[in-house]
Amino acid sequence: MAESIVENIADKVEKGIRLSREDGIALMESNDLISIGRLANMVKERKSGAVAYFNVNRHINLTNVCVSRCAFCAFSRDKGDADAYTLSLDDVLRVARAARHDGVTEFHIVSGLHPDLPFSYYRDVIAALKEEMPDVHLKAFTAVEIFYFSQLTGFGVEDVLRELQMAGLGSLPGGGAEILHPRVRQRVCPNKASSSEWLDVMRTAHRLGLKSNATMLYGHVETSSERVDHLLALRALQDETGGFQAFIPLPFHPRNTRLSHMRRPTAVEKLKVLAVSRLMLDNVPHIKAYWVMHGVKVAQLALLFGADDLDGTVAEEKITYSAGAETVQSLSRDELCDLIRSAGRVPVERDSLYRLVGDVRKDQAGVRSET
Ligand code: V47
Repeated sequence: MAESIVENIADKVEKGIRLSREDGIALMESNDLISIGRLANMVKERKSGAVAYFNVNRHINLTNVCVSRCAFCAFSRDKGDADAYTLSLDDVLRVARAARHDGVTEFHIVSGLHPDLPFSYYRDVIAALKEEMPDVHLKAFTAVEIFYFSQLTGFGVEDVLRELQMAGLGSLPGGGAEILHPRVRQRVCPNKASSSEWLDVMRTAHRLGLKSNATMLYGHVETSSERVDHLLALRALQDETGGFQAFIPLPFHPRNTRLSHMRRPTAVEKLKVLAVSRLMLDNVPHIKAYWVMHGVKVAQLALLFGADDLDGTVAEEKITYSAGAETVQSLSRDELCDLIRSAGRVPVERDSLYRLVGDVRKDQAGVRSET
């Protein structure tokens, strides 16, 4: 980054002035990771002090059968493939009951776009989990899935969301956003919700009182300016609704995908995208370094480059592992706390809405819930 640009952007960040599209592109294209990280860390500490959040969650992927077959996805299968699967309601309850013993506070449920499963299947999964475990938060169905349910049923997005909300849906995960840009979507995911459809689902969800997250899957065919436009689209919607809780950059894992010739983002790229996200998304409270995709070591470093959340214990996530992730399948509460402490941060277990969980332990004393 040329000296004058560093100084200009640093000056804006110090004064709390919103960064422009040009600033974002200059940051994305800069190699001055340390300066960018220092600025992002300043913003992070303004927002959440020394705290780093985690939660105790369990991922459940209901089916890998998907009509969308995105170029970056190693998880999806066609119906009839030997390794295609769909969980029954009993299977889901069995997995959920097992996780209960670990003090789980959230189920993160995302799946393929199955050609035949009726909408009632998804509603019944939510209703059954809620009935048996009313205190566990259900963060389920990406905006892409919600849009698909609307096409499947012929009901509007609002009606689909209301019905799931009545069954016990607590919030929406941030997946399916990929890069919110028509050129990129046409190349990597032409068979699912468009950028504006993804944003419209989120707008509707927020209006109904459902919080959500937002992701960005980067490191494939997108340019720096397309990344920045993605962040700006989220920032604009957040100005309107305030419904995004966390932003989660997702570095591309190419193995077993149709883009397997591409290389994975390096550690420097991962930290830079995290830091630039923190700087551009001035109105989003939390930046998550999802350790499954970043790897544990980079996720820990990310706590010094603008991230304030490591996500959760996770357990048996299938999407990243299908695409060649090499991290462990799960981290314990103690392991997460250890990683956070040794980065000089204060570990705080949160629920899905960023409220403190359980007894306020010594570590958490003095920390208040933000939302
Ligand atoms: O929607 C798919 C992406 C997402 C690959 O909201 C890939 O709290 C990298 O959204 N390489 C699923 N990424 C993960 C996700 C998520 C994770 C953690 C927390 C939250 C949250 C959301 O992963 C998909 C897609 O965008 N993805 N394939 C791949 N090969």
